[in-house]
Amino acid sequence: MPLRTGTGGTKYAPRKKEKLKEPEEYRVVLLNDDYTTMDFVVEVLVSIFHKNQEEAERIMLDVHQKGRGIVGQYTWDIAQTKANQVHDLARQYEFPLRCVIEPA
Ligand code: TYC
Repeated sequence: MPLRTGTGGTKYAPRKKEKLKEPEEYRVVLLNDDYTTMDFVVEVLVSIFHKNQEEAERIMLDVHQKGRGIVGQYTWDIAQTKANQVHDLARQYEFPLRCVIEPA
């Protein structure tokens, strides 16, 4: 890369290439399992992700049939907090329910 000329003719190297930014948003993806009850999953979707009953049932059935499904898209901190809340509540009720976070 050619050197740039500054004021007074000083030569200096070009500025370092801008660092690529991390994605701003992350998806919380709910995973299916054979043991968590459908009612509990719906309850999680209503209480943690603020879905209405109808939407929660639709997402739950979609995950049940397809193995996984997007629940929502958030900043990293919020996605992380929601995933922790899911895992804490599931542990409390002794269900193996899991979710993962993916860059959007
Ligand atoms: N597959 C579970 C059952 O048949 C229900 C379920 C749905 C579990 C979605 C997890 O993310 C899930 N009881």
